[in-house]
Amino acid sequence: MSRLSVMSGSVVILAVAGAACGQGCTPPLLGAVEPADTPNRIVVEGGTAYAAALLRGVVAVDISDPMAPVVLGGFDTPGTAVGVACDGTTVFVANGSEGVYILDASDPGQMQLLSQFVTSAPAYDIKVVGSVAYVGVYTHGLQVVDVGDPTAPALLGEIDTTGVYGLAVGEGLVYVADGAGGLRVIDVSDPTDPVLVGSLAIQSRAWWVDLFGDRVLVATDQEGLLVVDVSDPHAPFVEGVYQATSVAFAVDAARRVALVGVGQTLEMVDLADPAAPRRLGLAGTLDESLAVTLAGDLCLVGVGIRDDAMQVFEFSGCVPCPADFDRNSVVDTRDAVGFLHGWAQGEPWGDFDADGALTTADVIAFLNAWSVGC
Ligand SMILES: [Ca+2]
Ligand SMILES: [Ca+2]
Repeated sequence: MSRLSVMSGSVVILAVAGAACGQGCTPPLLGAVEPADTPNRIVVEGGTAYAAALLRGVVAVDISDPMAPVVLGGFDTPGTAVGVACDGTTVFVANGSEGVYILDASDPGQMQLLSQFVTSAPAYDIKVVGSVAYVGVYTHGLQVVDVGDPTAPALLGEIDTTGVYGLAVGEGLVYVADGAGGLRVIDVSDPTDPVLVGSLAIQSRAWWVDLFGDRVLVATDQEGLLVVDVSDPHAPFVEGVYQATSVAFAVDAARRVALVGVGQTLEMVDLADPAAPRRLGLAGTLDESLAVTLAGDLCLVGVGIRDDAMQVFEFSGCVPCPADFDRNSVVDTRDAVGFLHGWAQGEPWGDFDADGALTTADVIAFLNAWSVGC
């Protein structure tokens, strides 16, 4: 079933916080809001969530009080808003056959059109890094667009692939969930000349992709959620599989967990052993999960088919005790060795204090937690 066949829905926010609660933990639902159509994708900037809400365009939701999210306003784009990105006060909408709309969201309740960019085929997903937007253009592939001046976007380069549904941006590389084309790895170090450098064929379809250190996770139709090693971008390979059919998930790389929308449940998955992902817990959602986004301790879920909503959960309480690095329920020297090895390798979970930098402060923070135990 195509994501686009779902024409109604809602966004749900889920957050997990606190100490370990082991197997079967249920991330609590904090609040929900109805943005009038299905939140197909969600991004968060500060205390504001922006939902690509299909026929309603993009909708801004104040989540500063996650117990009581409030719709601030929307911008009703022509066509169907399927993807959204945000950079500061600028919002980028992948708007299906209407291309990309760029909006000024200085006042999220009164978004203003800055410009639009015509794409060569329907725009399904968009990510923005610095002054460059990466646009997943369904049947055409990837378009790289200069958005340094958001009033005058300009095409830099493009590459044709099978059928883009989602994309994730790493260091000089874009990972594409390419539908029947599986996973594509595209070198964008020269944005005027994107080059396909690696592929992973799958039997069904790839719907969504997200980064996890030097791995990516790929949601597929029939083969589950794949943990793919992309340390050699020319030769990606499947390292682990979580058996779930999903079109929406998000990864907290620092805490080594993924939140996965599986039908009408939100499943929390432990990635501590990437070769053997396992379920930590789950929560029910109002309807089918179409969008999953993490923001701090919160998880926002866009749901819809019959009922549209954005639900807000808290997930941090279901993250296992961080001192038990290998998550075997015993805190010992192997945990310290495991953490220090990852920190030295520059792994995302080495940022123990979650300040965005790998420093000796992270080692001190980990050893303090380790000495306390679980
Ligand atoms: Ca342990
Ligand atoms: Ca740090």
